[in-house]
Amino acid sequence: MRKHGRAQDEVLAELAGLRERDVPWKRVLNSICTVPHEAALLAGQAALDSNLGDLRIFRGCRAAEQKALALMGDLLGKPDCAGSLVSGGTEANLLAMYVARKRRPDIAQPEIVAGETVHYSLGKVCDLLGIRLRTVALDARFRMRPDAAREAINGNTIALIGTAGSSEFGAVDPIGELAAIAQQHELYFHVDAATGGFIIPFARALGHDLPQFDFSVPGVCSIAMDPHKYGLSIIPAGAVFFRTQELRDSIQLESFFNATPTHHSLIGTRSGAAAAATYAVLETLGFDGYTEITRRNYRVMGYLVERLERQGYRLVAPPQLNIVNVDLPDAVEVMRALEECGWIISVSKRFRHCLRLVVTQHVDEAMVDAFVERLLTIAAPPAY
Ligand code: 0PR
Repeated sequence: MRKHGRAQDEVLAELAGLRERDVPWKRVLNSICTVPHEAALLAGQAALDSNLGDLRIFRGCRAAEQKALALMGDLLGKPDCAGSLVSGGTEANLLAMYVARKRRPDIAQPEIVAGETVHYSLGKVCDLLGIRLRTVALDARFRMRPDAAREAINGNTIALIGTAGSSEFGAVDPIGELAAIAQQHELYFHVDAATGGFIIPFARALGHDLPQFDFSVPGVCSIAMDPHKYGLSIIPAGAVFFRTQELRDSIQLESFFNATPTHHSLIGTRSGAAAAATYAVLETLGFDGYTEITRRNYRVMGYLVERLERQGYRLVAPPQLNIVNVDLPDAVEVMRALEECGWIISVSKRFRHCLRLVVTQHVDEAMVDAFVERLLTIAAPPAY
């Protein structure tokens, strides 16, 4: 650290210069996170000095957090479920598996069963909790196969996980069938809806054929859904919901001091900014606002698909949510070439022929046109 500080203006100017190195959103097609809603940005800025690790001081922020949780619990079909705002999908999945682990102290070598496209955060979670992750085969649309799930369950299985919107494909596992299997085997069933949680309820209202994933499905024990993804809140805003208070209380931890709160999440000292921001955007948009945004995202995605197919490109599967994968044999090379031209897209390390494009709030038709023009100069459609 320097002995004498620098002028504040100079430091801020330096930082503004550094931020100019960030890729502008109009060239970003790989990110599930996007420009937050204005209400979220304003509310978040106003609460940056808060600490939800001390509820005796930040009573108002706590109230905002409770209100945000109640709105999301309502969206998930169970206003009395027990939720926590957390730092994101990773922490939400960790807490759910922590609960699942606590339920079965009798199993010495616990295992969980999930589809091959389960998010890599579950790899971290299993490592931390000493759980073995068993992944099972997918169908042609990259969804977990219930028959394969059934086969993978054994006496050490403590939980089954379904993904409602995989990171790579936006694929939605057959949640109802998986929940029924979990019930038959008396297993904990967690739904990772970090990505799909703020799409599926609205897409279903618009008539899209997507499975229900919420607490109306018998057997669903917990759900992860991220306001900082399609919820348009600020980062870090994740959420985890348990069907009952009892499940959530199984991971309750006491703090040192009298009259201070018990903790239900991993992080102690944490900003109330994300809670305020999440409440602000949920209230400002309401169900209809999110539905309009979802309608728009599907429209832009449809335009992208149409433009790509008209040029002769082929998709690896029809998209379920707002993630499109183009089938290209040398997708990794194409990704590198696009990045040299300023465009950020992604290619899965496991599915190397899939050029992945995410449509969210900052993507519009003009951006799609510019992207497709650029792609054509880099990789002509192959002879499929
Ligand atoms: N579960 C699912 C289904 C996810 O898609 C993600 C993140 C997580 C869990 C973990 O969430 P956190 O990252 O909030 O802990 N999915 C994105 C991904 O890994 C995250 C992301 C977002 C990556 C924006 C890059 C980016 O620019 O692809």
